Amino acid sequence: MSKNKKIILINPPYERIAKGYNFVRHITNRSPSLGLLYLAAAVRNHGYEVTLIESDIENLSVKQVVKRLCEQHPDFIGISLFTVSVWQSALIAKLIKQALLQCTIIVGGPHISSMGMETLERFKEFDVAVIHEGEEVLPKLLDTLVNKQNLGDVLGIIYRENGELIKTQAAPTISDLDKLPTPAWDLLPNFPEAYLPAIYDYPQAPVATLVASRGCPFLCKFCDTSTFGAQVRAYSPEKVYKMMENLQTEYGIRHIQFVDDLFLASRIRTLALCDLIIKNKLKMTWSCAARVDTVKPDVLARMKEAGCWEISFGLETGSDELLQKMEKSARVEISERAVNWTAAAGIRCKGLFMLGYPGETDETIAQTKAFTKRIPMTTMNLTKFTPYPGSPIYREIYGTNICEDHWEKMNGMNFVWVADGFTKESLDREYQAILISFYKQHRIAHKYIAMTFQHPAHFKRLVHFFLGYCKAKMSD
Ligand code: B12
Ligand code: SF4
Repeated sequence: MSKNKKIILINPPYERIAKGYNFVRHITNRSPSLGLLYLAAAVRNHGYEVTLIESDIENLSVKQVVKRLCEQHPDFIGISLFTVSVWQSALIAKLIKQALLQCTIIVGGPHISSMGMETLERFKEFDVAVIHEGEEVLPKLLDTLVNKQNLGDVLGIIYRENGELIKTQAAPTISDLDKLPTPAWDLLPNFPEAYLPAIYDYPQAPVATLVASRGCPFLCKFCDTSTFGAQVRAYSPEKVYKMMENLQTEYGIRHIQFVDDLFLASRIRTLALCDLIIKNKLKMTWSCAARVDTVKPDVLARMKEAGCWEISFGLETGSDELLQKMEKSARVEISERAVNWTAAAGIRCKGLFMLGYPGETDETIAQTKAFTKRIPMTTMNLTKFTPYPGSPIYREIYGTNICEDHWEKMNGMNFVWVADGFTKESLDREYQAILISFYKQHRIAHKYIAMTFQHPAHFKRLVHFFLGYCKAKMSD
């Protein structure tokens, strides 16, 4: 039943592209916020009118987002916060308050799950925060606000009362994922055309993201798992299969990117999903992320048969000593074995690495370089170590203080913290050197050239990128 109330959910702009480098957009990742799609479906089922704004994908600045909000006069605004987007989101909220738009500004997302109190203390423009999963809490919160009831009765939020911040008890974790609403793909502006992973990260388009599970029981020290916590909960294989099939029939999706932390957490579930795909001859490709200690040749063979195209592994480094410091509970030997098995099964392997973790030395960098070249990995993704709030290492490095001035730079592409024995500049040089040493290998260059010509979509993106680059150079 319609409640005649409107909510606009925003994936805010965030710093990721340096000024003058807008052409880079042609080749970078353009994934939607799956979280907002779940929330949109949940509040719509509850009778609210919902609109979504995907700022980065629609190429909207803070001012343009605010203009749109002022034109549409929502009753509620919901913003999804990553650490990197907090400041820009606070600016949106501030401008909305200055424009005297009568609406409640609600924030949620990974940054709020770990830093809710600190963030609301600092940014008075945010009215209410929802901690952890939002599908059950947000509709209840909206109803409570509409009916002017007591916010203290809503679990899992932080709100303001007489200038004080009040945190209610945590809401229960959602245990049965099958009962979640289907993400509201129909509300996404220009879906599926406008949404693509980074260039070369998919074999065919259109592409959609999905999760088959939530939660991770491991405690790798650099990782922020505060949103979904340690308890792994999963969709039934039947439900995952249905979601894939629906995306294919309704939107023509041809490739799925699973973005859960531990897609392979359960061997039984993975095999059951593969069986369903094979039995029903679902012609789709897909990729996922896995821990190196969860893959085995027989499962990989079945995954390949079921259309698995690429697996991303958090390999992090080529040094056992650093892996230990990260509390990664994996060893280089196990990483190597997993990559070899994956390649042998005919599945592409993407290695996720990190540079500059506390304890990094010239020697560990040399070990990483050598490691990346001896394993049959196709893509290497290297991030600059960033102590995200919510990760165990954050508190260790910063003590109990928050260094919120760093938040805006926390996108994995800036060294906001520098390991002993290095400077920011020397780490930046190492960063370039590791990537170059990997990508200049003949076998890698050859793979990418072949892919450019085999898949017209990548070729087209590359052409747009170069045209944009030339235009930017000419106007320098
Ligand atoms: C897919 C993904 C991406 C995609 C899509 C991003 C997006 N906007 O969703 C891409 C590739 C673009 C991306 C980019 C980045 N990502 Co990313 N990403 C993920 C990943 C693997 C899955 C996200 C997901 O879809 N989860 C499933 C959905 C259902 O959950 P959700 O989005 O969190 O939403 C739920 C709750 O958070 C809450 N909620 C969310 N928003 C809101 C808003 C309101 C109003 C309310 C009430 C509730 C609420 O309710 C939702 C439903 O329950 C997570 C890891 C993880 N386990 O979540 C990392 C993760 C979120 N990413 C992370 C990071 C650091 C980044 C980058 C900064 C750099 C990087 N390393 O790539 C950029 C910045 C992007 C940005 N928009 O600011 C960190 C965030 C840490 C932090 N404190 O900021 C995570 C947690 C990884 C990690 N473990 O460290 N990412
Ligand atoms: S890096 Fe992966 S395995 Fe480690 S805590 Fe994060 S999600 Fe879990």
